[in-house]
Amino acid sequence: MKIGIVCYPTYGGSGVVATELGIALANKGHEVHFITYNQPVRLNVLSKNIHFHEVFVEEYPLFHYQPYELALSSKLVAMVKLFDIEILHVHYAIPHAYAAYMAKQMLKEDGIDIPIVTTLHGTDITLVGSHPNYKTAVEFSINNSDVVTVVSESLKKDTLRLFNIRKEIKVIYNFIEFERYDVLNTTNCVRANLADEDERIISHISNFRPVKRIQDVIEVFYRVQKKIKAKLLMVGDGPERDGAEKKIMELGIESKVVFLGNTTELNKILCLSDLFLLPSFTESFGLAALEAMAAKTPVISSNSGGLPEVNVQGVTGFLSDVGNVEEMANNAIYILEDDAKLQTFKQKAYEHAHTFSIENILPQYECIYRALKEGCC
Ligand code: GMT
Repeated sequence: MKIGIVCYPTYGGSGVVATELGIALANKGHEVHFITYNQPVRLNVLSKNIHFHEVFVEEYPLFHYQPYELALSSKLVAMVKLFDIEILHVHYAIPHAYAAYMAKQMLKEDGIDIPIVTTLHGTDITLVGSHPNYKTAVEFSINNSDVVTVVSESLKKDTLRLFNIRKEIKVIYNFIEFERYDVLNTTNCVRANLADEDERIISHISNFRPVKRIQDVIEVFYRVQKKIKAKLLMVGDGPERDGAEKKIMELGIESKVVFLGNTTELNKILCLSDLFLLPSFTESFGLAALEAMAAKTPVISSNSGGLPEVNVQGVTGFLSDVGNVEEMANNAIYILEDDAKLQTFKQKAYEHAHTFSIENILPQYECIYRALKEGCC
């Protein structure tokens, strides 16, 4: 099939899921067209069956805001016509579902009826999308998509609670490609550059937005390192990074914290980690937690949103109420204080992550595409 994928090309979870999905579809022989404003960070455009079409927004002095939706919908129309794209799969409602709807209407003028699959990822519903500034357009775009998917049962509930939805919503979880992690687990997981032999490595990966509660990551680590020799790896970048650095200085733990910035080598970092922290205010699924588990790293997380669908209490890690850093720290110490216990948690996290292996998830998307193409969805 010829599938157009629209996503954010950045390090955010929705872009990562969209990119990995496109790569997996291309590996199965589908022709995949990424249509976005930059090359997605995890995408290798030289791969077979993969195409990237850049959406370019011309600067013009009259524009206070650049009209990206307009440029995107025009580009979608052009690419669908040029490459005979059969399905548009848009990730993150704002503004992608809206631009896709406009493209669909424009294509109708040329006698083309392109089906739209919209995947909702989280903050497009829970934080941004339900804001009165966007709500009407988001609700309209969801209701006018041909198929709507969400990444967890929790996000489905939130979508139905916050919007007046007339469509069926299918849950398709985030996924993991194990090959990439298994190679590292069995070969070059080198920790010597980052920590001493007797130190535990704790990591956090995010885009450092307020929703990730970066200060809680530091508060938890601060309590843990008082009891257990440990290093904290902070991976990613975003608005909360300065505040995090300040807090670390205030607490006097700067020698124990390493900021690694944005990187595409997450699996290498995760495979040398002993514990992953994700105390988010809300998390529709928590792809970072799943990636950690796939690398045999147990997770200490909040219990918000879809995290309980990923992290299993007392098995793959522990979950606490948002902001309960005391309990999170105690649970972290419980896992880290004993080698045998840590190994059990690592193994269980790895085993549970297999529920979300790409082999289980990809066919669910393909099934949707096939049904749409055959006109029975
Ligand atoms: O929160 C992020 O890091 C980015 C955000 C996005 O939309 O780009 O991620 C959301 O989508 C991911 C993939 O489906 C989910 O795993 C994340 O839980 C979700 N983030 C939130 O709900 C805060």
